[in-house]
Amino acid sequence: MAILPILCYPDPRLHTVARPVQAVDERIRLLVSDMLATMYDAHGIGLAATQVDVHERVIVIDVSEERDQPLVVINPEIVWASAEKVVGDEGCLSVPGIYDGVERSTAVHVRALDGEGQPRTIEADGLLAVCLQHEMDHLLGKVFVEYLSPLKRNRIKTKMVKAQREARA
Ligand code: K1U
Ligand code: ZN
Repeated sequence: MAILPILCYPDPRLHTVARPVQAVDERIRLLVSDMLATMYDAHGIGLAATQVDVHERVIVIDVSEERDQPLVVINPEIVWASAEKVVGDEGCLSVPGIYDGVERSTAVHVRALDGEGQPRTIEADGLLAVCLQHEMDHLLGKVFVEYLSPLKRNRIKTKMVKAQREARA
């Protein structure tokens, strides 16, 4: 198990579109195990493979209070999304320290493979529904700040670039 480096916005690699996983084999199982360790280490509730510079459709999530209910989501597709939407504050491990409101469907049904390669349908609402939509955006190369106004986004970009420059110095 390894803790993987997480790409930070505005790294252009965060805009890569991930390809489907061809087979849930040993390589993918190791990636999943490393992603779970990385997500727990960073105190996140989700992580997409894109964020660790692997451009395949793999997500891990744990929205449980006890941090003991890992969810592995491979090749996810939204098969239903509620018309009802809600604006909620989101954060992102790739945009540390930034939280802002994003409008999402309140509930989604997601068809995916689990960590064993078995097909599953996840019926999600609440934080799980929001997290699934946030992580699936990552697989499409989209970071949540892209829902914000150009003014806010540019301010965040400037702040992130400055923080990364200072961290290197
Ligand atoms: O994708 C990521 O970087 C993980 C991200 C997931 C997420 C959080 C909040 C709303 C949607 C998606 C995080 O885990 S950010 C850090 C965090 O633990 C958190 C932030 C806000 C609410 C709950 C948790
Ligand atoms: Zn994120």
